[in-house]
Amino acid sequence: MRVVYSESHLLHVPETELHRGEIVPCFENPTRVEYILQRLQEVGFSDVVEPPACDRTSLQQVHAPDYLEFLETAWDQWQAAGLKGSVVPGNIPARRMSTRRPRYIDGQVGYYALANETTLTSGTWAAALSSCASAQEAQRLVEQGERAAFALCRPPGHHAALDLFGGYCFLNNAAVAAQQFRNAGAERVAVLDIDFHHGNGTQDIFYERADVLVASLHGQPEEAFPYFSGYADELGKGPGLGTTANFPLPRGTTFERWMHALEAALEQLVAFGPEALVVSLGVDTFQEDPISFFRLASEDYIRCGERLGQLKWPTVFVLEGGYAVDAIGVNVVNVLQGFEEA
Ligand code: Q9C
Ligand code: ZN
Repeated sequence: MRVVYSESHLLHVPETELHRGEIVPCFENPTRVEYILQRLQEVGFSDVVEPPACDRTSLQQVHAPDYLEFLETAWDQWQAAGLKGSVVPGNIPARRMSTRRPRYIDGQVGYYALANETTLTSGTWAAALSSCASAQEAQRLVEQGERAAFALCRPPGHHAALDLFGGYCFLNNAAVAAQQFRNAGAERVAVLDIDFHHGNGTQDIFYERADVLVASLHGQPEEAFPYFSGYADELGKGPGLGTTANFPLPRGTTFERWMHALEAALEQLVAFGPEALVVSLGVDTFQEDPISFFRLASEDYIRCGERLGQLKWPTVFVLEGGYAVDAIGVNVVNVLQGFEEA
């Protein structure tokens, strides 16, 4: 399987995040992809290509123009306003408040945020574009006939909604890949999100569309980030009713139980009949993940990959979360190896 990777992820180096009342080093950091690259090399996935610059066409099809402009200019505006540190939201509109956009950057950052752990710094926009570019190139490889490709990208994307950033995400790489399949003529595309967290951004982007099915397995919102989406009764809206499928799972979910939910998701995917599959691949379902609560073991990722490989759909894997960095390489590559062996 070919791997698409850009070193420009190194431009996004957020230092700290607010985590359960403490300022801690960021869980989402550059070492994550370095460990994965190392493991890919160890097992012989040596075909690593660099993507061309991000194509703004598909990006503009899944994100609002004002949001993209905000991301692109936020750092400069923050600096120009004489603000210190990183761009980080203070106030996010809550129940019964106005959702009109504030005039200046200090207010606007909360308008475009869905959570407050994610910071934007000088190189974030360039890194986010390069991350998206990797997903786009992986999609192109598959469109051109490869059975599958892996976008080794960071920052991740699946929490980024039409006009919201957060959960370490800025641009929704998986949504962009799915959109590119549509642009290339695929009638129906499925996104399967197996990151521990609900793929709220991808759900939001395609919520009213019938052409893209979004299925997500995740920690139940009663007790897991992003807390305010991912319930089983979120089914889509209007023409998109029935093309959103959520499988919230409780604390301590084992691989056996997780696979049971995966089978239920796959049943819906098969019924939908997609021409291509985008997998939002997060391995924060791992038993030792520092911010999650499922109990998957490293070898389980091989079984997961095998199951996805049996589907025989052209498949783009897009990296999302996974914060147990010692094991992230083995876990991610196990999925890819299982897929190839199926
Ligand atoms: N401090 C991905 O896995 N956690 N994002 C916030 C509150 C945010 C995870 C906890 C987790 C985001 C791509
Ligand atoms: Zn996650």
